[in-house]
Amino acid sequence: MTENIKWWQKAVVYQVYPRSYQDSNNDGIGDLKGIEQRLDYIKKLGADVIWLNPIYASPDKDNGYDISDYEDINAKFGSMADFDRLLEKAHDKGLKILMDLVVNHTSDQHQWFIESRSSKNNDKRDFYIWRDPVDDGEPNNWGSFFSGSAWKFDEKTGQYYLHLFVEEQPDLNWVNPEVRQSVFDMMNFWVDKGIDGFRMDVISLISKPDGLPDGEVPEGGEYGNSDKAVANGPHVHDYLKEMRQKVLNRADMMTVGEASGVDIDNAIKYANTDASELNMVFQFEHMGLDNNPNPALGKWYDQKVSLIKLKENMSKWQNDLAGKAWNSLYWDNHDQPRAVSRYGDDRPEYRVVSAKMVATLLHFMQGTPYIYQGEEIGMTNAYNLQREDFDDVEIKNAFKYLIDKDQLTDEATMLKYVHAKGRDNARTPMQWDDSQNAGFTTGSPWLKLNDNYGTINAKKALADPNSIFYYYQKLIRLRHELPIITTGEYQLLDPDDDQVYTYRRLGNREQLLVINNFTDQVLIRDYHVPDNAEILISNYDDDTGTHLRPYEAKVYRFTK
Ligand code: TEU
Ligand code: CA
Repeated sequence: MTENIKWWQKAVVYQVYPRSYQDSNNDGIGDLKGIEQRLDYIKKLGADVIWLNPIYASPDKDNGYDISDYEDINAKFGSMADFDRLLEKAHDKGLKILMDLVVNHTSDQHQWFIESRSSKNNDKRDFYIWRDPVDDGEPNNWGSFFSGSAWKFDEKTGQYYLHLFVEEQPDLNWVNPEVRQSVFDMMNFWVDKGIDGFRMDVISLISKPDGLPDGEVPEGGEYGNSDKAVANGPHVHDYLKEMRQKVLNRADMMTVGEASGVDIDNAIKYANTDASELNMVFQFEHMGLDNNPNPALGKWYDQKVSLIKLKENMSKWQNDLAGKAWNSLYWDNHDQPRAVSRYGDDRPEYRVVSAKMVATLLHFMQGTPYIYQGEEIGMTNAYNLQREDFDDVEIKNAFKYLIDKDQLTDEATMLKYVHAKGRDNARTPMQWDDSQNAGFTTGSPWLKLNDNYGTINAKKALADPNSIFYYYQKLIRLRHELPIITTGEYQLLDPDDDQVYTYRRLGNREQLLVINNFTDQVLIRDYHVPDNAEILISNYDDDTGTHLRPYEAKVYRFTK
């Protein structure tokens, strides 16, 4: 395999959420010029690729995931000229740009939908999924992923349209070849600009199950909307093969499909090594391990994941994709809480050491790692935000439906859940320094900042050689330098140890032993480390052998 390594298999991706990265004109919203100002910071970290969340024209009902014009830039972020310059500047520095591609749905303000809803006979009617009422109600029992029904009745034409997300995000009808061709043409517009790849939003949802059958309603729930019921539909692999032929093969691109509801078998189809579809997918199984035991509450919960389950799941993906498909590695993104808060320990005395441990655990695995902005300085969940501060439509709807309407839990409990799991934890502005609004803006920020920016910020991290930032920098460098991190065989040790996550990576002549104490306890573990072992990286400055300190992480390298 070593001979055949593709550039994206050795790359590390840094995700930028444009609205929260850097505001260049002080209107309170991050923008493209702001990102340009920070390219050197990303370069210093050592990442190879920047994934930009959607920057296209959008009414922003779901922060840019509702696109009204795919070939235009959201004026809040700047202009197409700003984008072209950002791309050029990034390329000059050797950074690649991965664009978000949101084609399961458009905005209801997209020209296609405006036409589609105008009459039943319109040319674009069949661009979306319209159905007659059934028994005077919704055509099936699907719910929106953001609460409520997935169907919206349109008075004018007397039919419902499907929206798996908010009602301003109507789902495109991929069965229609004209829809597919229009999407491929639009993608080619971006490929022609020289972008380096696509992150494909909910790509596992583009093909709906034949006949749109009712899904199974969980106990205490109202809708049959589980992602297993609607994801990985019958034609999704055909559509992606067509996309590969008509678009992706035109350049040496990197592709990652966001694939909620994907299992190993399907992931192997999406990210197969015969290069007929995508390079890799974001799978969600490890993200669901700390869901609420009550399925009607879904992800809303505040208990930490069980380490045994996490090990079992991550090891399954490591082992079962090996040689057949390629993993993406991530702890967080703009939809997930902060990695250190969820998997580490964000109490002041443990934040730095545990953020490094969490990073070590992921960055020695096989796959392409993704770092979400702020993760590299150990930004934490935003516990200072209250119900009135939240911007995210998922959080707002959760309060509205799960508390106000269905009374599944009380408001105080829900707030705890949101502080543990809400998407705005990741979306508060990047913390650059300890000046007003953390150096993000001098205007009024679109979302309240995390109030800990005085102590947690990039300026401080850059001034401290022991910071989380430099630890990530080293992790990235090691991945670039040591082929074993890309190609070595993964082997989990002690699956039943619920405190320490230890695994090996085996190469032809050498091996790595990756040890992560997942607790704030001092523990004794003997892995029979040979005398010739050297410490490759560690989050403590000395090695106490079998004696593991709180959240200690260390990686030994030795010849077999
Ligand atoms: O997310 C899809 C997705 O799976 C989310 O609904 C996820 O389950 C949820 O955010 C976790 O709570 C993608 C984008 O990443 C997200 O930002 C968009 O809101 C969504 O698609 C719709 O485009
Ligand atoms: Ca701005």
